[in-house]
Amino acid sequence: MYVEGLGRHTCPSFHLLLLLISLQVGLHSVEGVWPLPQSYVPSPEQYRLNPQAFYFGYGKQSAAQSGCTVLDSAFKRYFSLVFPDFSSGYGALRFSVDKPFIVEVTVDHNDCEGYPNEDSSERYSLTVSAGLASLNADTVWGALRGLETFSQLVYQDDFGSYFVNKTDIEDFPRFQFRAILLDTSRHYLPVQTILKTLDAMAYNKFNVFHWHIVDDPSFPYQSRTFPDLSSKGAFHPMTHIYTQSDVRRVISHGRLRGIRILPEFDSPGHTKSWGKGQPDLLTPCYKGSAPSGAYGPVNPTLLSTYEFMAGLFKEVSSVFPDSYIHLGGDEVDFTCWRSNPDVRAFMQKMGFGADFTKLEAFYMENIVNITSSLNKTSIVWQDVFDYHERIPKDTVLHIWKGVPAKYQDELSRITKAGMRVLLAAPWYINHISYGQDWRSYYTVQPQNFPGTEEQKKLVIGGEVCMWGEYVDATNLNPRLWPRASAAAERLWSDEKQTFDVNKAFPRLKDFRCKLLRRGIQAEPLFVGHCKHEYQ
Ligand code: CP6
Repeated sequence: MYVEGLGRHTCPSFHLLLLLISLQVGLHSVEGVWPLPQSYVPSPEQYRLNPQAFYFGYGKQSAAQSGCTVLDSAFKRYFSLVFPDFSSGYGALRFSVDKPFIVEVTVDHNDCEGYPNEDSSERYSLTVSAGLASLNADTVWGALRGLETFSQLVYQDDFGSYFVNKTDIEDFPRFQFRAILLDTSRHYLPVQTILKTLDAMAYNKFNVFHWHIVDDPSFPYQSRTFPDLSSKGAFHPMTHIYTQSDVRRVISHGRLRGIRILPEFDSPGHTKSWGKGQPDLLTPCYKGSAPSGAYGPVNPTLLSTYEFMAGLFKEVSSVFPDSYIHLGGDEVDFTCWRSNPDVRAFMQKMGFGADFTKLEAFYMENIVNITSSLNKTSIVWQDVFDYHERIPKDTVLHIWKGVPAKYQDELSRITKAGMRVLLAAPWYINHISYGQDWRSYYTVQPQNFPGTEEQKKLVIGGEVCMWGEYVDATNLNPRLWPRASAAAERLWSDEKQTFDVNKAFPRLKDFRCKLLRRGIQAEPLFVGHCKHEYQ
């Protein structure tokens, strides 16, 4: 217990008052870790932290040592996050007569220069005691999660002093895949906005950024191989694009936070913008016996289509280091294909009859084969499962239908076929309503569907989708946070310890204030205030 100054006062009730106040403060910090660790044993014993005498360091046994880019840069970031009022940075010279407090990080594997992947362990253990916090992890990615937790344990009293309590934490994620989708085609999002979202994702222990980078309205990805795609298909060829260097910044910013970047190049539907820079890619729609001038989905009947796609995905798979690529495959409208006599002739030749799902399956099979040959695993929207029998067994199906309640049937049906699934349907964060809709995001039970234990294990995680029709940089952050935080806890924490939405409420309120303090414009949950309001 921190008792400095107590000796000057002799009145016992004053002692009691101080004790109660510090217990209050102590309890406050107990509310403060979001998402909730798997095992969390706090204590009222409190240590005062002096930023002048506070250090992050590598344990002697650690496989990573000074020079490890991921942890060296995390130490700098977390110093400022732990001590938001302290003006000097982590590298600055600091002098103090106080005993030092050291956060000592030990990792078993030196994966400092690599990228996080689906098998990366994010497990860590954190023991805070007098003068020392020991953070142990298998990987640097786990150490990052532990640093985030440590930063949330530190709190300030009314005079601005910093404290942390004696604490024991063992922690690991419930699901390996915890994603946020941003849609940069309906509206362009500046690179800074994306980087800030990655920061906030790390605060919430999200680990995958699903970049729905292109779609019907615009094609902002500047391709090396096909520069016309963005010069003709972006909202603006210079100001509303992601250059190769922008993309590298996003990937690097994500890596340093243990976040994978999963690019989606959605086809054959949702591709109107692609047609502007790539002639003959889209299917010409017909009115009677003549082309109407309109274009439909990608033309699956031409060899040139597959040559183009092979070129594009070859580039994409070298630009994005993750071993997964999202291929889309959703919401294909058959009207245009049906209207086109060449498409109909191709159907006859291939023996597809009048079943356009066969044509769609033929197309997706070719695309999946392209990405497989590039050693990438595919993620596709669930539509592909419905019409495709010969999908590779390692493909992940992304559940987006069955809003709001019937996604359980979809989970049941698709895992029964032995396919891995990723759940998005209950977390359309772009949909807003009056009141506390975060409660419904919090109470989602991703594994509560009819099926065997084996089937439940095929749920690899979940995703919060921010579809962009009504969202750009002006309203992204308040719409995303803290509502996405509700899903973050569902995906990280133990379901049995976090089933009670009313218990979550004060914790989430507190976490929302932390997000504000860190410069994230997170909207309020309900009536109230934060000590540090958004400026
Ligand atoms: N854009 C793309 C979208 C949606 C999908 N694909 C979508 C439509 C309706 C709902 C949710 C998502 N906006 N390219 C489907 C995956 Cl409710």
